[in-house]
Amino acid sequence: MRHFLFVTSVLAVVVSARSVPTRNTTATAHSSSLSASPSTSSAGPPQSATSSPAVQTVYPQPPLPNRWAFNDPSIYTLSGDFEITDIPRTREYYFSLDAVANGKIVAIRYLPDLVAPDGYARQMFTVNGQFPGPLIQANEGDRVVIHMVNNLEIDQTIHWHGITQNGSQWMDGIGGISQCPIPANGGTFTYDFTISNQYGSYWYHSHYAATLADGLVGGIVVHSPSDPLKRGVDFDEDRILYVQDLLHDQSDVIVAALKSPQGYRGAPAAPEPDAILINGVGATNCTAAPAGSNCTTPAPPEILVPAGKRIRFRVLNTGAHAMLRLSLDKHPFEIIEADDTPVYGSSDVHEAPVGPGQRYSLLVTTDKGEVGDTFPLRVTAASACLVSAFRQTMVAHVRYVDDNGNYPEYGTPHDQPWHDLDDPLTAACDDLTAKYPLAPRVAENAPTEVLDTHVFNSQFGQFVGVDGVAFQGFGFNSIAYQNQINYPLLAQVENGLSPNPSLIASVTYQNSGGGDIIFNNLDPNLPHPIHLHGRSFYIVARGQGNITDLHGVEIDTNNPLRRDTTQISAASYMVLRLVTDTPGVWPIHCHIAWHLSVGKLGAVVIQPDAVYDFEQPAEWLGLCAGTDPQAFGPDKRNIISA
Ligand SMILES: [Cu+2]
Repeated sequence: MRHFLFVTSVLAVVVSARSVPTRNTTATAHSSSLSASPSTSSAGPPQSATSSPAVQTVYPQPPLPNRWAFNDPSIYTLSGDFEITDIPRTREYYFSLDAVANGKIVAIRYLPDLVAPDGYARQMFTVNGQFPGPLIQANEGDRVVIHMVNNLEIDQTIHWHGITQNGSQWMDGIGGISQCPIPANGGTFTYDFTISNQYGSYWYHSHYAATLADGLVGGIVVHSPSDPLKRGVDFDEDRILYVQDLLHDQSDVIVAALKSPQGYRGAPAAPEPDAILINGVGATNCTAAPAGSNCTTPAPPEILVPAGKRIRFRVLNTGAHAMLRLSLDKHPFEIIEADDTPVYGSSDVHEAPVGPGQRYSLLVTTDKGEVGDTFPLRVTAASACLVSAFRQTMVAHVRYVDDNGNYPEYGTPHDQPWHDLDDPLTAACDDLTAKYPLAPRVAENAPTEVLDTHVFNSQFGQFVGVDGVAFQGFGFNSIAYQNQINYPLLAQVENGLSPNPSLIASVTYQNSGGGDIIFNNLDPNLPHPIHLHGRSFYIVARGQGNITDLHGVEIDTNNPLRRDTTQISAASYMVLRLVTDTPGVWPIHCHIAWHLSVGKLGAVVIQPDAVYDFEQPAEWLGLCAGTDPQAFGPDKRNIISA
């Protein structure tokens, strides 16, 4: 309970009604100058902050192992009390980024007693001491203000995955593209943006180096009266289900090894996960851990759900690498949302593959047993997609409870996996939609005319870094991205420059209208989850092989699925049709952190003429002040050894 009080005092939510969401534009300076003085804003909550948590806990989960970072169950359960309205408000959050070991916030590494999501002790990076981080909830039209203090010993940025940031690209949170990093050891920054013309399931994560793999992840849910999926009509309970892989090493150790001639664990390829986590808890095999390891496998997590209800699980794959295959014994899934798009889809899905960065809302009806009964939720690594011969499944127990959250001491454990689950060692690594087509509930046709068509060819290969050192990585159009960390691409374009073609592959859409990205995955064996910032895309065509234009390609503009992250199969192409109405310099990249870290990112420049007119706040400019614009990053962590 002490922890709970501690966290709620940090995670104070201030909600103030306003008739119109307005940006604070009083402290702006034109971005052609990057020499504004550093920020002096405070990261502490104001005295007027309330002490109520962001959401109420309806069905609390059992306590997690006490060697764990504090894990507030309110991050999984959305209260029915949240007022869904079109009257915009400002919602303020206070995020403290910290390294956590043994429940204590620490600032140095290599403590003797560490936290252990899957039983194996390691240090995690957290938001407000929590992993996964606090849930952000807002209504469409709200202004969201996140006051960030970075207490880590490594610089940071946080990205709001799926939020379009139309007119506020500088709040997108990508170090070296949309901002300079928030300095380590106490640096502060205020993310401030208005969520417009969108609603659904999103998430946030570090977009600095690969440190999302160290724990800096959390959920975002945007409600709206316009959302066709309504609580009480389409579902009764609203839950977040975090799934992800985990490695036991810190991400910077892994990336450094991947870039070395020896590779990581003896190979240049992205590593297999050490564990799969469900709501932040995994189960590593401690008998296989190295001698002397600090390892105790936690009890499997339980997820309490009321019996006789329709439960909406908003599945977020917050992992660094593995596509995960979800199934719940005896319970078919109905797919009702893909990323943030409400959809009609099959109601008899036995296994749902979810790629990193993707979201699906899975509807489950809890009428397959009695109060107290348990059913295994199986989350299996899609081994074939990892080019791995290992089987890894994490199980959580979904337990039926009554409407008050109670259940008898003994219930029946139902342990009966679906008979038709694919073998993860051989199952195709296709997007879920390859097997289960999904149709948006709010119909929208893609543009039938496009102003520009650009091609990204993506391929594994050998590259040479700006330091002259060769490495194995991934290129877009034969260019592996290298990050001018203190001179964001956005600022470069504002200053009239084009992205340097020796550092990043980029394409430009000058005007607002329809635009196509032909994305060719030339890797013969590797699928990739591809994410575009700034705008959902319509998937108007896909197929095997690769294409250079749309000649002979069948294009479907009739209410195609629109989303922001899609799995592209090996040796395949997709045609992503855009509406180029969000000015900015937007990354398109692989959401496998280990691929992104070795170059798999390109830039989509939209309406550069409008970008010239951007005006960032002084605090944004201050992040770049005094830094070396010629430096390449991300910076290495200032490791303090034991
Ligand atoms: Cu990839």
